Amino acid sequence: MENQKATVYIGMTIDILHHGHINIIEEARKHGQVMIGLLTDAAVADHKRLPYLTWEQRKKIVENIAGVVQVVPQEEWEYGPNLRRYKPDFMVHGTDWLEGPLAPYRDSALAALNEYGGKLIEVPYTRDVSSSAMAEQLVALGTTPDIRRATMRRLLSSKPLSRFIEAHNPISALIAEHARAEVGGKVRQFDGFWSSSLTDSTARGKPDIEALDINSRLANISDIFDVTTKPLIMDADTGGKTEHFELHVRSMERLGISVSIIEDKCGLKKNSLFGTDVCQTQEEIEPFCEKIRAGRAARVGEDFMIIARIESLIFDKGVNDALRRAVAYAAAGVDGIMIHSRKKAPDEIFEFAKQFRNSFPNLPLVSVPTSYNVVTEEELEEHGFNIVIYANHLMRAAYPAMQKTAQQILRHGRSLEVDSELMSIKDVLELIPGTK
Ligand code: SPV
Ligand code: MG
Repeated sequence: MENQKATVYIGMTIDILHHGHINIIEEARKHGQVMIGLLTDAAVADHKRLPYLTWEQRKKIVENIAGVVQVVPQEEWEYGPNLRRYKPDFMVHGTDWLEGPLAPYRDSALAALNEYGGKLIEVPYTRDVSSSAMAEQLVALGTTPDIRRATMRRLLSSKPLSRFIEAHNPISALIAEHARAEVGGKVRQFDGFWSSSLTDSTARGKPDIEALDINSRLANISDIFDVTTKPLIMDADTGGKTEHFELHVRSMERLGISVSIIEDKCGLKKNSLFGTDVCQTQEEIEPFCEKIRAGRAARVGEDFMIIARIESLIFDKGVNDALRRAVAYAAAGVDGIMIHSRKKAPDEIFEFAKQFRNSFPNLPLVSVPTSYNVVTEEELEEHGFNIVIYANHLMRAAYPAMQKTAQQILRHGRSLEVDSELMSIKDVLELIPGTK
């Protein structure tokens, strides 16, 4: 007999709804009125990839499932806070948390239930369905420009620090899309891609001086988008002439790029890591603000972001100059600030971040720790950074291996000696879905 008075709590993410979810809900219905604690983006983001659907979209699905009486947000991966808040008579969970990385969450949920006399009901885990297999299917399903573009704002509102890595072609992007490492029971992944002017130019054998035209950059990104689903931040160099930038904003936005970062330089741009060793010029504040305003006005929707990259530290002009510029760029309406540095230690960007955060508690802040690579993500997060970009590392990993291989083949007059260091043909064939 259904006990209509009792409340039964289930914590769920429900991205792709499957029969495993329904099995649990059906079991819960036998014990009373079902309340779903629907995990928010922020609750999920710390442990795995953001759900494909937004919280509101998932809520719409869940509240229409027979037997579900109420849907409430579960803001943490832990069940305890909601159990203490709603004090349901029962909580239902699959047996998949009896051992392994989820076991500590069972212990803390039980502790919360015991405080007020709630009961735990465990239902056998549905074996023929796996959320991680589903996640792979999501990748196969692909995405749309609108969904991909909007993911950046979702990341910013659900993660303190998002992690981006350079991708200069589709294969490097595939590696970045799928790379994962389990650390402390959580799965770490890259949140998206950086389209670097340096590595894009290098991949085409050209210098990093804005020599690649926008169509060539966008064609490369379009190829990357053909085989991936994660969001992309584009290094748009100086943005070019303001009138051109307005047009390029439209093209970037339409393709599904989430962010365009433009740097405050003018004239012939050189790579920032050269610093003052080469002749390059920092743009005046007002014309750069005008470019920001024009770019913002050119956008069709709110999701596409323009972030200003401040080069004062590259030009050895000091933190105060950088801060003065940050204030002006923020007033021009920019969606975030990237502070660049070529120092070995992160001290100057920490100093900048400290003062910046006093005036701008919420404006996204971006770090590119190429030269100050001693810094950890944890430290960046502590200092108020929201995005970390590993700007050139996949390219720098790949090409020394090619140089070495070419040299070894020349030296030995055959390829046998270098073969053991190469990816096997079998692995090459298995790398790309659909090759067989
Ligand atoms: C890039 O990756 O192209 C950048 C970052 O702009 S840096 O090379 O450090 O200038
Ligand atoms: Mg660049």
